Amino acid sequence: MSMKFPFFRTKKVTDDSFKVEETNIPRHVAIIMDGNGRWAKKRGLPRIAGHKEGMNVVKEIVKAATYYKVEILTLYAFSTENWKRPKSEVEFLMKLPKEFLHTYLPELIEKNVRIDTIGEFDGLPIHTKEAIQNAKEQTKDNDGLLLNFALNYGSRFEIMRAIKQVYTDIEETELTIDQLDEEIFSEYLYTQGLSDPDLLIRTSGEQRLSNFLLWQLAYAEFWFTDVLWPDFSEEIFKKALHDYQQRKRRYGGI
Ligand code: V0D
Repeated sequence: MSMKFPFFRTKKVTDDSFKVEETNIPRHVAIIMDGNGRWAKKRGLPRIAGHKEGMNVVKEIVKAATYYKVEILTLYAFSTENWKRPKSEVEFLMKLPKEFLHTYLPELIEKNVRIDTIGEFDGLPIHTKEAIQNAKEQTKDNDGLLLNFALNYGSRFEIMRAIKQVYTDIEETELTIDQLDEEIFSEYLYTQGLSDPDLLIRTSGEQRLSNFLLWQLAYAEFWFTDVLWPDFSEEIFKKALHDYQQRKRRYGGI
């Protein structure tokens, strides 16, 4: 006789195993916000509808990161490869920073968030640059969460650019090739002055780096989920932090 209605459950219904400790919060979290187009397609909507929904999720995760006292949140918003997308999609994406800031900047200022970017900022459209530049200036003295958007960003380009600048500085300044080490080289990357990410999150089931922070992610913990970015939430972010806290980091040692 089969047990169609078991009288007890083998698993607890309430689950306190997602608890996030206040100590051992990753200082720097980096996120590849993937799956916006797929989310829209699944609903019979245009890709841009997914990007817009994804924008609102950014705000939710900023709120959660602030709550957990994450110091730096680096979000991969637009890669150097993304220029290959249809012109209309690129144009829509380039309006999102202004829309995001129009909606959320007052609240971000109130929450003591500082906004900055990494990537080739000058290559962005003027209207996009102006909106972001204004936000950078208004938040430059804030010392809460650093909300760092990777825009027109590609990691190999970043490394090549650093190498060329190092070469120039060896020719034109006191810097010598013998002095050059990992610490000095790091200062030539867009992320100068920032600690390396402790945790990389990628949504949407893909498990690759896609030219994101190749140097900086050398010792990061990687956390992947099949959830598409527009479906990502504070609760799933919490699970990622919890899982991070269960890991033992070794940095190549024992
Ligand atoms: C689309 C999912 C916020 C990923 C999130 C220009 C793809 C929503 C910004 C933003 C994008 C950038 C700078 C800034 C304030 C907000 C953003 C882009 C795409 C690419 F200062 N969301 N967002 N930028 N998406």
